Amino acid sequence: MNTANNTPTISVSGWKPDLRAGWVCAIVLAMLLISAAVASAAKVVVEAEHYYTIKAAMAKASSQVASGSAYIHIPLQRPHGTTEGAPSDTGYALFKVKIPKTGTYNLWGRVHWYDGCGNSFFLKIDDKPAMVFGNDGTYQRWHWVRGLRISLTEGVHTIRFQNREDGAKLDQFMLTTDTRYVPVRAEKETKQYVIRPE
Ligand SMILES: [Ca+2]
Repeated sequence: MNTANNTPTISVSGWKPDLRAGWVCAIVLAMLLISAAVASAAKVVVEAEHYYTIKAAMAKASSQVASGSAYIHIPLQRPHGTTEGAPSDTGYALFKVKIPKTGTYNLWGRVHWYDGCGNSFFLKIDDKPAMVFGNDGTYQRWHWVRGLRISLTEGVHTIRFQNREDGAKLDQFMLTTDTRYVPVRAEKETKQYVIRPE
């Protein structure tokens, strides 16, 4: 036993600890973990025209610039509402979606708003209280808006977009567990998660 040297050393011949190699390993491991997390993120994309049921005044409409060439909307009224009063009717579109895994999801909507009095829906998930979706200040063009962040269990859930203001359009909506993901263009629909009537 060597008692002259109490400094712990590694006795494998020819091997010396290399701090740089350690950092490289740590960075590679971190990248692998991040990519695994992204790969396992759940994403559900639904075309708004693929509702389960719809009630007027919510209506389906066609547009060559909408994904799937269709969207749903609360048609503009004449005169257009200029106050944030009560909606003129209880029109809505109800969706049934299969959530692939339990988790916390960001809900996004690809929307087109007429103006500041035509820029929102009510959003109701399952039997939770309805919340306002939208109310941002981008008008007259399709864009993505982030809504609520919600915990959902694996299985079927109902999502309802309801009339709040006339002139509000919805092309797609998306639920994703990837909190850093920001959609830019229209997304490819995940048909396997969208339940349609027989
Ligand atoms: Ca669409």
